[in-house]
Amino acid sequence: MTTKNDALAKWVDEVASRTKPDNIVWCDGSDAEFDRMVDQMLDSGTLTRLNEETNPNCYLHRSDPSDVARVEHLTYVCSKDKEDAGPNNNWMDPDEAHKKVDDLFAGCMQGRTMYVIPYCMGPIDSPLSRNGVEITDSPYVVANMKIMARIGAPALERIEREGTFVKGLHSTGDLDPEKRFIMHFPEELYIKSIGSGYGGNALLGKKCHALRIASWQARTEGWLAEHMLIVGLESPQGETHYIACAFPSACGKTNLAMLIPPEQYKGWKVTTVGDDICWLHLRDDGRLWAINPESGYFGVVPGTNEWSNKNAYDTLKSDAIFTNVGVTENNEPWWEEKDDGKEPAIDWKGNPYDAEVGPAAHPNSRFTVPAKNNPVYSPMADNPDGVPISAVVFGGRRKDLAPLVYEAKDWAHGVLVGASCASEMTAAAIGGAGQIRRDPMAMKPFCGYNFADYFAHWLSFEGKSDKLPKIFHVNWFRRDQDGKFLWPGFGENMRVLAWIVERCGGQRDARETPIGFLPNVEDIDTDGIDVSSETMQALLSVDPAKWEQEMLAIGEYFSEFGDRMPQALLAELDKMSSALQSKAA
Ligand code: SAT
Ligand code: MN
Repeated sequence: MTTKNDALAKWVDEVASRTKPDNIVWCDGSDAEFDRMVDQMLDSGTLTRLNEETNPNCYLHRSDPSDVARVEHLTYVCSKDKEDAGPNNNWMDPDEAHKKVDDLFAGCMQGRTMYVIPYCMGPIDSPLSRNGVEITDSPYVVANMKIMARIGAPALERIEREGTFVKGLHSTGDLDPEKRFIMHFPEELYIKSIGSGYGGNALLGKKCHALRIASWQARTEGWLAEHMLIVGLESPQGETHYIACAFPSACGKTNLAMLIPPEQYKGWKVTTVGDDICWLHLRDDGRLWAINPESGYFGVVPGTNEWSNKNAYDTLKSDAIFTNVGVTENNEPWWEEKDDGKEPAIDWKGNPYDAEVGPAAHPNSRFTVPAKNNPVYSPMADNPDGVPISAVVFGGRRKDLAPLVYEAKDWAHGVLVGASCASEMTAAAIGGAGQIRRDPMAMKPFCGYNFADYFAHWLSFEGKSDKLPKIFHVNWFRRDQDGKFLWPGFGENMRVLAWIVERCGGQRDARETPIGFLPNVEDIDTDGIDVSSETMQALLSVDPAKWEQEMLAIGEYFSEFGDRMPQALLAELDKMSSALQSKAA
């Protein structure tokens, strides 16, 4: 196979002459090809087969122990002008960056096969989708890309028809952390990644293309590429609302995407359109329509069990590639809090498990699995038109301050709510427990351009339609004085989502406060859960003095972006501060 697209053929030649592979394979995306990759990796020891009876068609990959996560400090946006990357990104001059990595790519595929993977982010027949081609020397990447994106012949056909694609060059190199770089050249629609095989660093369709490069493209073309899950909520009356939600890591994104409603809400149907990334386009009808550019999930394994997230648990029973989990005596995958009554025998590094040494599964161990395995997969995920979004929901982990839920007053205020998102770091993260990290729209590591311009782009939608989604903020993590969580979370979050949907349908009134609209205490249904009306009051309380402090902290954060900050957003901040002051006075 080769291609009718000259630019692609030329690029493949160029890369081959630099990297010097033994041979070149154009991926067709077939199941047979996937099986060939798997067989080859089983032979080389890159994969091992897991217990066929308990976990049919599942495999385990053990990565290099130094290569288990994204590397934000080695990830660069190499725009021509440093200011375009902004203080929210590492920046390197594009010429310097090309030179630096091209030297590392020289001869790096000797003795290896070079795979050319044409792919399409989004349904293959959707005008909202975008093309890419990843060149890699890793069969693990080929197999995982097959799960995560629409790859192969249909994607190549699309590229040949449309002529445009994002270029992604990847090599695992020698996995030396000193020679690891993830470079983005947004003006050239080019990604170069070397030295890592980990998901976000190596499956270039995901964060590199669908967020960093796509966010840049989206700004030029007038749409939004966001770090959001997309979920469908069908009411007992048969009305479906789709909502898009952005949360920093460790805030329960996968749980929300696959939420199982509690007993009292059995009449509701929850379906997953996407678990991580959302591309939003304003259409002629004035609504924002969303597609999930991916076709698979790349999720954190530990903590997933029958009770915390039965849908996720069932999703990964078959057809999953596990990376860095432990295994039991009879070769079943095992991880912390799997809670299946079994014991790990071997840890993620391949050593006999010893609790003294560390966990069986790496805390960032992952699964890759086709989205269609999800018992609540929404067929709308394949709809070329996408789904219309009724509400955008931002969230974070805040032990006090942010109430359980509030609604922004209008679009511009909602942009402020998103831009000022922050989350407490968990004890495991560098910086220590309780520290607040600003993570606007949960895009801190993923926005491919200056956040100030990004906020301005969000604001630019305001006058374009009167049917934009309502914007909300949720906080499942508020605690009492003793540090106990006030809200049960997990499936019970459905109670909050129901309020959000009812607000979208105009079926509920709300209480206006300086921070936005809050539910009346009795409007969040607590039937069947142990949440007293006092607790509900606490969950929905707004402390003006604390919020004034927060406004100062947000202002300070925004000042990092200097003159580029949109005045309209600063004006929103002033408006909110004044409202709080008059409340406190
Ligand atoms: O590797 S991903 O970026 O896709 C997931 C993560 O590390 O957050
Ligand atoms: Mn993510």
